[in-house]
Amino acid sequence: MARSAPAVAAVFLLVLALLTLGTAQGQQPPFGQPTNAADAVALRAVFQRWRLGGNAAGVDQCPVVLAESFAMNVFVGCDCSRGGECRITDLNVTGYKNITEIPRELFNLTELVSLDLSNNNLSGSIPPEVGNLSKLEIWHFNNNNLSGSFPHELSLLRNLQSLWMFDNYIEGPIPESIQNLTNLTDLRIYGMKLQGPIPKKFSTLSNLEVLMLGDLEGNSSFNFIGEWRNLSALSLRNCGLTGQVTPQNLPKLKYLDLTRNNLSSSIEGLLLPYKNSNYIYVGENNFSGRLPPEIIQPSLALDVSYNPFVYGNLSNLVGQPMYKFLSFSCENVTILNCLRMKECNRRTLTNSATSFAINCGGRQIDYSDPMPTVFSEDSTDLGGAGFHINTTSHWVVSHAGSDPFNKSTGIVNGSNISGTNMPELFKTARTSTSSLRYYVLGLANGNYTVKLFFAEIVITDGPGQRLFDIDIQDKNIRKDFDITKEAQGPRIATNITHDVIVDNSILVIHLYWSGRGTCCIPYKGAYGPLVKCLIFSVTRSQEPKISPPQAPHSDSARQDEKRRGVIAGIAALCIAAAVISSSIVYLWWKWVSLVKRSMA
Ligand SMILES: *[C@@H]1O[C@H](CO)[C@@H](O)[C@H](O)[C@H]1NC(C)=O
Ligand SMILES: *[C@@H]1O[C@H](CO)[C@@H](O)[C@H](O)[C@H]1NC(C)=O
Ligand SMILES: *[C@@H]1O[C@H](CO)[C@@H](O)[C@H](O)[C@H]1NC(C)=O
Ligand SMILES: *[C@@H]1O[C@H](CO)[C@@H](O)[C@H](O)[C@H]1NC(C)=O
Ligand SMILES: *[C@@H]1O[C@H](CO)[C@@H](O)[C@H](O)[C@H]1NC(C)=O
Ligand SMILES: *[C@@H]1O[C@H](CO)[C@@H](O)[C@H](O)[C@H]1NC(C)=O
Ligand SMILES: *[C@@H]1O[C@H](CO)[C@@H](O)[C@H](O)[C@H]1NC(C)=O
Ligand SMILES: *[C@@H]1O[C@H](CO)[C@@H](O)[C@H](O)[C@H]1NC(C)=O
Ligand SMILES: *[C@@H]1O[C@H](CO)[C@@H](O)[C@H](O)[C@H]1NC(C)=O
Ligand SMILES: *[C@@H]1O[C@H](CO)[C@@H](O)[C@H](O)[C@H]1NC(C)=O
Ligand SMILES: *[C@@H]1O[C@H](CO)[C@@H](O)[C@H](O)[C@H]1NC(C)=O
Ligand SMILES: CC(=O)N[C@H]1CO[C@H](CO)[C@@H](O)[C@@H]1O
Repeated sequence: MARSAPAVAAVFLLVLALLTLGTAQGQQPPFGQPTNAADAVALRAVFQRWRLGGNAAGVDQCPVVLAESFAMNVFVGCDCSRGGECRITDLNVTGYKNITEIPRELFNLTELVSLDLSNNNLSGSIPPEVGNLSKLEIWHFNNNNLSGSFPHELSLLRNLQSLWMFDNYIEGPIPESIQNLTNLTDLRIYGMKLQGPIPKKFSTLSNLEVLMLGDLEGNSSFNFIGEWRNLSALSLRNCGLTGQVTPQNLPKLKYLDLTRNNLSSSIEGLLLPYKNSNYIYVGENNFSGRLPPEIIQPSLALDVSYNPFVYGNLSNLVGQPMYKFLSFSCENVTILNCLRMKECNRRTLTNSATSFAINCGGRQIDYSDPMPTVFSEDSTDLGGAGFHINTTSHWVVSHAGSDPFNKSTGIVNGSNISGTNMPELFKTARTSTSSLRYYVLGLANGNYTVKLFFAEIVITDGPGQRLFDIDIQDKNIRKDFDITKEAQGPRIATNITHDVIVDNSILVIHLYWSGRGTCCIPYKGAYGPLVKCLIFSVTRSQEPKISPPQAPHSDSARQDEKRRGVIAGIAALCIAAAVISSSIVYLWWKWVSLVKRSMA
C-alpha cells in the first residue's frame, strides 16, 4: 500500500508519543519491525470495513495508535518477541458511533489477547467465530447495540480474565458454561435483556475480583456466591434475588450492592460481616430486624431504605456529620418524627408558600421573571448515601449510590447552557451514580403538573451516553431517558411535563439508573440521571379541589400506612446509579391554585 510521507511521519510521532507515555504492552517492538503478514491482511480488511483508512497505513508496522478524541481511540499492539515478526495481540477501537458491524476478518487475528470494542454502535449478534480467539484475556464490548442470545462460544475462551458486556440487547438465559471460564477476575453483565437464574456454578469462579450482574428477568436465589477470597466489588442490583442471604466469606469486599431484589433475612446478619466495607447498598428488599448501631460509621456509605421490616434509631444521628453517610428507613414509627417534621402534615394552605423551587447542587437563587420564585439551596454533599432535609420548605433530597471505582462529590458544574431564560440555574447540579429522590411534603391533595428540566452538562463531547429512568409517584414516566437526544444536543435545556395526583400530601420524584448508558465517558462514574429543575403546579383543571392535608393521627389507618411506606424510605431507594449532574429542582408549587383561591 502506498503511503505518503506525512502519514508515515504522523504514525511515527504517534508511536513515539505512545512509547514515551509507556502505555502500551510490556514487549514494545523496535520501531519498524514488520507485522505478521496474515495478521496485517486481516487487520487491513477490518479497518477497511470500518473505513479507518488512515490507520491502515500503520498496519504493517506495529504498534498503531490513534486518538481522535479522548474517547475515540484506535490502538493496535503487538508481541514481537518471537522470531522477528510481530503478532497482533491488542486491538482497541472504541467510541465510534459509525461502526456498526464486527467484520469476520477480525477473527483471523487469533493471537489477540486483548480486544476492546466498547462504546461503538455494533449491532446484530456476536459471531460464533469469536471462539477462535482462544487467547483472549480481555474482551470488552459494553455499550453497543448487540442483540441475539448469549454467545455460547464464549465458553471456549478459557483464558478470559475480564469480560465486559453490559449495556447491549443480548437476551435469553445466562449460560452455565461461564463456569468454565475459571480465570475470570472481572465480569460485568447488566443493562441487557437476560434472564435469571444466575447459574449456581458461578461459585466455582474462584478468582473473581469484580462481579457486577444486574437487570435480570426471572428469579434467582442467593446460592451462586463462592469462596471468593479476592472479591472486592459485588453488585447484584435488580437480579430478581429471592430468599435468604447466607453469610459468605468475602474478606476483601469493599462494595456490596443488592438493591432492588426481594431478599429477606436479618439485616444484622447481613451487615455485620461487612462492617469494614466502604459501600453497602441493600435498599428495596425485604430485610428485617434492628440495624446494628456498630455498623454506622463515617467510613461506610449505607443504604437500607425501603426495607419495611428494618428498624433502628436515627434521631440521635440527625445533625451528626456521619448522618450524611446513611440512607435508611428510620424507626418504623415514622421518619417525620426523627426528622422533626411532625408538623408538616398539619400545614394549612394559608401557611403554604406560593411558589417553591430548588436549585439542585447549587446556592439559593431568586428569580422574578418569568414568575417570582426562590430557588432553595441544595448544595449539601451527600457522600455515597445520604439525604438533606429542608425543614422550612418541607422537602427532602435523598441519594444513594457511588461508582465502585470512582469517588464523586455528587455535585458538578457546567456552563454555556442555551435554550433557557434561566441560565444561572443550569450552572450546578447534583449527581448520584444510583438514585436520587426528591420528596415534597405537606402538599394539598389534588392534581398537579410536574415539570422536569434537564440539560446535559457532563457528557458534552464524544460518544458518552446518559440514560436513566424517571418515576413520579411510584409510576414510571420515562425509561432510558436521554437528555442529549431530547434536547437535540448537549448543553441545551429541555423539559418534560407530567400530570400527577397527590392524595397523601407527598410528591415523590425518583430518577434512577437502570444499567444503561456509558459508565466511563468522560470519566468513570459519569452515568445515571441528571435533572435541572422540577416545577410543580396545580393542573389547569377548571376548579382544582384542594382537600386539606391529613392530620398526622388520622382515623384512616390505611392512609397513614401508605404515607409511612413512602416516607419511611426517605433516604435512599438506591435503585441504580444515578448521576444527577447539573440538576436544578424547581418546584413550583400550588402556584396556580393559590392564585385562583385568592382571586375567588
Ligand atoms: C481469514 O482466514 C481464512 C482461513 O483461516 C482465510 O481463508 C481468509 O482469507 C482470511 N481472511 C483474511 C481477511 O485474512
Ligand atoms: C467513522 O468516523 C471516522 C471519523 O471520526 C471516519 O474516519 C471513518 O471513516 C468513519 N467510518 C465509517 C464506517 O463511516
Ligand atoms: C486497550 O483496551 C484495554 C481494555 O479495555 C485497556 O486496558 C488498555 O488500556 C487499552 N489500551 C490503550 C492503549 O488504549
Ligand atoms: C447506530 O446504528 C444504527 C444503525 O444500525 C443507526 O440507525 C443509529 O443512528 C446509530 N447510532 C448512532 C448514535 O449513530
Ligand atoms: C440498534 O440497531 C437497530 C438495528 O439493528 C437499529 O434500528 C437501532 O436504531 C439501533 N439502536 C441504537 C440505539 O443505535
Ligand atoms: C489461567 O491463568 C493461569 C495463571 O495465570 C494460567 O497458567 C493459565 O494458562 C490460564 N488459563 C487457563 C485456561 O487456566
Ligand atoms: C463447560 O461447562 C459445561 C457445564 O455448563 C460442561 O458441561 C462442559 O463440559 C464444560 N466444557 C468444557 C470444555 O469444559
Ligand atoms: C418496629 O418494628 C419492629 C419489628 O417489626 C417491632 O418489634 C417494633 O415494635 C416496631 N416499633 C414500633 C415503635 O412500632
Ligand atoms: C430551605 O429553603 C429556604 C428557601 O426556600 C432557604 O431559605 C433555607 O435556607 C433552606 N434551609 C436549609 C436548611 O437549607
Ligand atoms: C419546555 O420545553 C418547551 C419545548 O419542548 C419549550 O417551548 C418551553 O419554553 C420549555 N419551558 C420552559 C419553562 O423553559
Ligand atoms: C384529577 O385528575 C383525575 C384524573 O386524572 C380526574 O378524575 C379528577 O377530576 C381531577 N381532579 C381535579 C380536582 O381536577
Ligand atoms: C481456525 C479456526 O479455529 N476456525 C474456526 C473459527 O470459528 C468457526 C465458527 O465457530 C469455525 O467453524 C472455524 O473452524
